[in-house]
Amino acid sequence: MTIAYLALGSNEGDRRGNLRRGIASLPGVRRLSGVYETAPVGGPAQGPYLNCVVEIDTGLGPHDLLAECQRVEHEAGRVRSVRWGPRTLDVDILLFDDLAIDEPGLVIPHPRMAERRFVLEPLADLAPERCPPGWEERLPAEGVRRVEDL
Ligand code: GSY
Repeated sequence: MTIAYLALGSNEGDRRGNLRRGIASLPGVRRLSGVYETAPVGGPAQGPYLNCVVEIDTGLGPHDLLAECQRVEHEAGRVRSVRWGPRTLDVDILLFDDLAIDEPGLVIPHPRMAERRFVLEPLADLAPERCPPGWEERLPAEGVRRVEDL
């Protein structure tokens, strides 16, 4: 079995419900981070996100896990129209044990996680040792606040 960390984000529709239903439909969820309301990073003008991270214990390989993440996004009604645009649910693989993989469509560790406070703040709730050193001082804290847990 593999311990993996997945980042979830939603800024369209019932954001909390999207996160809840997505987590309920992911395989092997063991632990949930806190929930953070975060200012959107990149893309067109859009509303704030709710972000969290889950720890899963899975027998799937990384490609099958990616397919599961995409299934869960699809079930949440996600339509891929605008790149970096608003979405009902985004589910990204951050870490998959210590695996490093770099293929078209699948890069692990997630290539932008070290620059995203909206990912590292919830990841640090579960696995601070997996966050890059010094991230708390390096990344501005504005626009990220913890809200009520799921
Ligand atoms: O990469 C995930 C989708 N996304 C997010 C997000 O989840 N949270 C915030 N705060 N900004 C984002 N921009 C994109 S794209």
